[in-house]
Amino acid sequence: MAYTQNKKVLEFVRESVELARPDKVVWIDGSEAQLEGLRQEAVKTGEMIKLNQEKLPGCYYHRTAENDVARVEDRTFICCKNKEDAGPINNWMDPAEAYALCREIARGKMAGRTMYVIPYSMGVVGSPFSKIGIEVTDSIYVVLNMAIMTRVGVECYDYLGEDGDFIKGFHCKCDVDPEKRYIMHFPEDDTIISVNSAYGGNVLLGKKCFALRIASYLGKQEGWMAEHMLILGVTFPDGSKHYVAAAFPSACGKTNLAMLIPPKHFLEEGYKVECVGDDIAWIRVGADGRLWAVNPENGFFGVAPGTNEKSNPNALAATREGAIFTNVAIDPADNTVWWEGLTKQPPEKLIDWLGKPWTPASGTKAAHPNSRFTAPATGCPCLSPEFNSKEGVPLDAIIFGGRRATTTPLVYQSRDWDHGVFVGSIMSSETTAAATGAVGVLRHDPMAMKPFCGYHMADYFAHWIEMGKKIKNPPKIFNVNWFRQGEKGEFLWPGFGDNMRVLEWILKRCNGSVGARKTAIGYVPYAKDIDLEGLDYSRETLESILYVDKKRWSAEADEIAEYYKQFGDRLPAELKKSLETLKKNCAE
Ligand code: GTP
Ligand code: SPV
Ligand code: MN
Repeated sequence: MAYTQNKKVLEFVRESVELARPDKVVWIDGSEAQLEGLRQEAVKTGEMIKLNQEKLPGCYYHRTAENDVARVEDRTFICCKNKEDAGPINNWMDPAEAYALCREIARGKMAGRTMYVIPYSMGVVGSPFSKIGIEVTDSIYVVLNMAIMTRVGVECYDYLGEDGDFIKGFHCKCDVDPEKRYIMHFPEDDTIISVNSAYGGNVLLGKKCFALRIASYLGKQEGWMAEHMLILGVTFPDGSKHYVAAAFPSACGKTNLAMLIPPKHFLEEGYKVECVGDDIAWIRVGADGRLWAVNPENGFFGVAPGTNEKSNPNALAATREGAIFTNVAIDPADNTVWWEGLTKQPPEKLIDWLGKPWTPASGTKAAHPNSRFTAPATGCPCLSPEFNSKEGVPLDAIIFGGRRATTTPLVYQSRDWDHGVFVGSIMSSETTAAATGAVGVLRHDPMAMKPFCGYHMADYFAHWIEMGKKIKNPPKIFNVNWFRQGEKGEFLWPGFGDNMRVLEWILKRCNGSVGARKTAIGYVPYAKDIDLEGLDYSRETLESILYVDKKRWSAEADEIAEYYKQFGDRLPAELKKSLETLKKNCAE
């Protein structure tokens, strides 16, 4: 049953059927009964494993193909008419060519399979911030993940009415052939096509494909922003609430910061941190001239390794009910899950992410480094009461950050909005397992959007500059680096919950209650102003990671100049000016 008379939906589904030739079409209605039927079917076919229902009620397990465990950036394309509009950072393909290629690949590939039609909303259904998508897929795993990560249900059709517009998403696993894997975006047609993958970021089309690549393009047209940012709220002892959004590249700490538990004495004083979102923020200018952010998602697709009772108890709690685990290890003793870092001692015997017997002597990782949990947001103990707010939350601060062993200090503040845009644009970070390719390679990742910006990166910078002009009361912009390393490669900052100490400084800068040192790159804390109570940590180490090394920054500036060259005339003058200032400051 189609549940809708919307002609565009019916036409999209008809075209998809004609192309992929499924045996059957199932219209997803979002009901628990239908989802439960699909879970049972997936268990029957072996697509999912039902975990220990006493210890992990409603939880399931899934393995992807060995060649299909992360986003494929080299096979992700922006297909707009003019190549120049995709910019120098994105892969581009001519739309006609891309459609033809995908049609060729997907033709008849759902034969013998069912096609599921998923109506979903990014954001609360009915909020003026929200947008509707329809994803067709041949994967039950995708349906069940989308039902956690987005708001799936027939109410999306009610909202669309007879001729409302939506983002079309076509997904077909095909043969999970890495040579024919393509993640295609057609921003000018509101369309996404994903073939030959079944891994999260490539196939949960509401997430990176829609809520970042397509949405960033829409934001540019419509005057708002789609960002790779967590959103968190801090309640002060006086009861006032302050919201922060932070952009870190994939697997660089968004989920962890979004759900942090402050050190004991902060809690005793009455500080509280609540999570609004852990990956994506849609941001608009409110009537009050401030920036307001919503989290368009409904769940967390989080990195499993490293998540434990100490590092992130809130995320762990969220995975204890109704979650799907992908590519972690299974503990056959009690049919539960394990990953590196969950416990200090691994169990004696596991089934690894490849389905093979594993012991601590195996010398391999039991869980894939990019293994993930998909968990309903409502299971997160520190979920903000504003999570379902239609208007979102007003931002006091925006934070950028990356994984930098050297150079970038623990925290610094930009001089103003335009300089803050510069700070975001010069982000570099070491690569992680979230995307295929080498890990630990330093690369530019402006605003953590390198893999997710749906148009020309320099135009995106210009959009940030333009937005600044529309915001009467802009948030202050900061940069953090939790990942400074010592000579032996050890992390020099404890991170995780202790990042609250840096957050506190940031929020004090926002309300003007703490001073700062003006340096070549912006405002840096005086070491005395970072609260170290309850922490066995030396002021000297803190000084060392707050130090701004002008020699290194001068080399960094030269490197940024090289990086900027590819943007040519499209690079906003404001950024060139900030770069000149940086060079001048370093030479002084
Ligand atoms: P995506 O979901 O890929 O966008 O990742 P994310 O940005 O949400 O990263 P996440 O919070 O899942 O953290 C990824 C990895 O970074 C995990 O292995 C964490 O253990 C580690 N990590 C997170 N925060 C910190 C920190 O403050 N310090 C250190 N040293 N590691 C951290
Ligand atoms: C990321 O890689 O930034 C993620 C996971 O959040 S994925 O959905 O695969 O993109
Ligand atoms: Mn992410």
